[in-house]
Amino acid sequence: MKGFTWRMVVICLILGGLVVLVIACRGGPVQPTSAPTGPAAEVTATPVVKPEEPKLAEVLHVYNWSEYIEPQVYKDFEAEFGVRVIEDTFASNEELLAKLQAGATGYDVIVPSDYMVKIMIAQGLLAELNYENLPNIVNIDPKFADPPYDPGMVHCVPYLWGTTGIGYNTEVFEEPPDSWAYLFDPEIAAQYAGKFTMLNDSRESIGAALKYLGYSLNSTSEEELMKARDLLIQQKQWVYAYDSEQFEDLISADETVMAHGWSGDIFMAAAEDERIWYAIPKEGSTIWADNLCIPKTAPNKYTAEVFINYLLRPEVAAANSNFTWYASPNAAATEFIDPEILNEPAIYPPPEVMAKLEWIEDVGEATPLYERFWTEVKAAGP
Ligand code: N2P
Repeated sequence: MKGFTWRMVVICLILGGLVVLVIACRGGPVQPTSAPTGPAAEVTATPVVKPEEPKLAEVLHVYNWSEYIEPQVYKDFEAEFGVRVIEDTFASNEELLAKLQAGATGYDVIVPSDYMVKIMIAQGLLAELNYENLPNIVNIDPKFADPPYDPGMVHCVPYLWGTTGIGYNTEVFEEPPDSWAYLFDPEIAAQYAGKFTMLNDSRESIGAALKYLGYSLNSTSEEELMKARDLLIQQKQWVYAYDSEQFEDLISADETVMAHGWSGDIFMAAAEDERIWYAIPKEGSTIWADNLCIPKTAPNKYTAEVFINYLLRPEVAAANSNFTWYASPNAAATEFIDPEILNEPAIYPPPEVMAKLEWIEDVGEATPLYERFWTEVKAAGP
C-alpha cells in the first residue's frame, strides 16, 4: 500500500510538472487583456491548427441605410438559417466611414456607396470576398459586375442603385420642380422658405450646388467649391432642415412641399400618398450604387457571405427592390420586380437622362475641402 501511495505521489509530481511546463510554454494562463466587447469577442479564440468547417454565427450585425431592406427578408433569413440579424442604420457614407475609422469592430455587413467603397479599399477597411460562398453572384447584371470603384467585385457586391433629385407635393407645384433653381435661385427658393429640406450629406448637397452653378459635382477647384459653399449658406435661411432619413415623410406630413432626396425614398412615400412625385433636375444630378461589403474586422465573415448570397437570390433581390423602390443590379431579379417600378422612367431613366447623371467620385486631396466647407455651411447662422 505504501509503495502504491509513493508511486501515486511520483506520478502526481510528474503530471503537475508537465502542467506547469505547458502553462509556462503558453506564456501563462490566458488573461483577458482589454478583451474586445460585443460580437468581435468571438474571434479571439485560441489559434486552431486545422481550419474548422465554416459555421454559421448566431447573430449577424448589419449596418445599413434606413428603410433600405424589406423587413421580411431578415425574418425569412432567420427562419431558414437560424441566424438573427441585428441592424443599425447610418445616414451618410461619411458617418459610416467615421464609425469604421473609430474602430467599430462589430459589423459583419456594411452598405457603402460607390465612391466610399473606393476610399475604404484604399484605407484597407474591407475584406476580400470568398466567391466559394457566393454562387448567386452570377445573377448580377454584367453591366454592374466590373465597377470602376471595385474592379471585378473583389470586395463588394452591388445591392441597389438610384438617383438623387427633388421630391415634391404635386398639389403645390403647377410644373414639376425639375431644376436645381427651385432650391438655389433666390427668387424661387425664397417662395418656399421653410418648406423644403436638403440632404444632410456633404457630397450630395455640395454636389447639388455645384451642379446648379454649372460645375461638375466632383469639382476639385477651391474657387468653385467656395462658390458652392456660399450658395448653400445663402440658401440656409429657407431650408427647413438638413435631413437624409425623413425628407419624404415631411412632405407627406405637410411640413414641407419639396425635398432634395433619393429617388426610392420619395417613391416609397408616393406609393402611400398620391400627391407626392419625383423629378430629376434637368441640369443633371447624381447616379449612385450602394454595395454589400464586409469590413476586415467583421467577426462573422462566413455568415456575412451566406447572407449576401441570400440577398443575391432573384426573389429576395426583387423583394428588396419592390420594398425600397430602387433599381436592382440583379438581372435574374427582373422578372420578379413590380412592372410599376420597372416601367418608371424616373427609376430606370432613359438614355438621354442617364447621359446627364454623374457618379460621385473619390476627390482625393480635395476631400478635406468638402469637409471644411460642409462644416461651415452647417455652422453658419440661419
Ligand atoms: C435609403 C437611402 C439610400 C441611399 N433610405 C443613398 N445612397
